[in-house]
Amino acid sequence: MTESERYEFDRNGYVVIRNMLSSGQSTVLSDAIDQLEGHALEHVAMPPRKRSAWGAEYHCSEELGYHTQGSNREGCTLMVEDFWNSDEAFDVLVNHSQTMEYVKAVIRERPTINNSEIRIRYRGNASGTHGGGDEVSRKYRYRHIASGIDCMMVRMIYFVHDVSNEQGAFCVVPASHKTSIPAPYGPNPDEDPSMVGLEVKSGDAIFFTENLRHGGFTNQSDQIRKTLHVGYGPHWMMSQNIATMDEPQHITAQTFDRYDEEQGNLFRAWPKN
Ligand SMILES: O=C(O)CCC(=O)C(=O)O
Repeated sequence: MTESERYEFDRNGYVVIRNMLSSGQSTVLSDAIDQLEGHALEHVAMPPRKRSAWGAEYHCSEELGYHTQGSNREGCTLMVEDFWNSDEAFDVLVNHSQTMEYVKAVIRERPTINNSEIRIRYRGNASGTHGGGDEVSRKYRYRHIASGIDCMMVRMIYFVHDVSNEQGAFCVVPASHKTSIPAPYGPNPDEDPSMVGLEVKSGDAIFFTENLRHGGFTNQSDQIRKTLHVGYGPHWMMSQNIATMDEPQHITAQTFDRYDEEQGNLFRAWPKN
């Protein structure tokens, strides 16, 4: 993280990182997402099922180790959580050196991965606005202390294709991580006058504090918006995936076998060795 990125992250609550992924990496990840989308759509209504603490009902894939809910109907999102278990193509994002530089610059304690979602957003779908203000700041608080920025939870979003505002851009209310006043606007990001869309190209990434008010504009196009979201926090924070909220991270034995020690420790509250 450069000095100017650190300043902008503190001032705005996010930074856009251009060309984080090579075009080869974007292609491999995009193909893996397409495969997983097909599998998840076929199985999403099937058993075994789990009701999350937040209410949504998920299919738990015994074959590929992911949790999924949603649909590909107009206006809907398909969510695939714990995607790490499904395909080794995603391993490139576990202990990804550039990502870890950003994470370590803003999380004071040993960071671990606590959230992994692929969001597949079809025409007419928006992601409701959340974050910012006092409500979230208790769990995902943002602060700046003598030793620097001190975040409880941050996320990196990786883009494997271009996304314009019309194509459902990720959107933020800049600097809202600094206020404890509840937003006077509702959850529809398209109707929030303080919302700013962050248009990106394939290979770009967006790094933000979960304490920032954010969401996703309505996808008004026929391009299905597919993004990879990876959350980090201090090692004692449990899963922040919706399906497994506040439970241990859902990483299968086969996935741990594939990882080297540093990669595996990114999912362990207490590191091996
Ligand atoms: O990109 C979106 O549509 C919303 C993403 C989001 O809410 C998140 O990553 O926390």
